[in-house]
Amino acid sequence: MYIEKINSPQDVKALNTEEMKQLAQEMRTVLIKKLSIHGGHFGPNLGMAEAIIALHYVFNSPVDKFVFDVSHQSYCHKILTGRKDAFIFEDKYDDVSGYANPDESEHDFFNIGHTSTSVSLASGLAKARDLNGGKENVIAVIGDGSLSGGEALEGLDYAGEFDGNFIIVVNDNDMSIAENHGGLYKNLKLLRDTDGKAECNLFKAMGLDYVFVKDGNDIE
Ligand SMILES: Cc1ncc(C[n+]2csc(CCOP(=O)(O)OP(=O)(O)O)c2C)c(N)n1
Repeated sequence: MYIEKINSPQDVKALNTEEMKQLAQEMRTVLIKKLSIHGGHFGPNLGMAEAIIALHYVFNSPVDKFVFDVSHQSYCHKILTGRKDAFIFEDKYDDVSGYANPDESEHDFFNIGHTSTSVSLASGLAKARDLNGGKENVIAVIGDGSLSGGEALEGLDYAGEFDGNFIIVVNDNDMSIAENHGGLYKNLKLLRDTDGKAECNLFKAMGLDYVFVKDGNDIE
């Protein structure tokens, strides 16, 4: 088991690709058990296991700052940032909340539960960093369902003009609590169907650089 040896993101960085794949599987196994007994968000977390390993492999949390939208997909982030016992041991299940919580860890920056907040909050962190002469990365993670909320659109609008280092990861899994509705989803579908190559691209139109990743569960 790799999960039992992960006490901080530094331990993730020491793993090779095969070990990271195994770790993702172990995280899903403990999540299915905990959430079956305790309740919580299944889908958002099972789907993000590899992506969160990748974020912690590439970036240097908590110097680099992740802001998770809703934060209902942050359980794997919690597992990798010193809180694994709360997912492995039944008597510790209540040691963590189901959402990001700065009182729990220096790797969490906001108490969140509402959708559509991450891009705006993270743009504030990025602006503050620049005012303070900092160099760290700021990364907002947001799902397609949350992307059509007003505050997310304001955040994107701000980010499109922001002249600094700011990364937004859109987890477009075409899944939300209810069906997605609105013009934005036509463009997300077009981008999925064309592997991000369609000329009509709402992110580029906002002034953002854009990289399409087809398979977000592919560790490599
Ligand atoms: C303001 C607000 N409205 C509704 C909800 C209920 N809610 C929780 S998650 C979610 C949608 C999540 O979908 P998505 O952003 O695609 O993320 P995924 O679950 O795919 O990671 C909604 C509507 C909420 N948390 N906050």
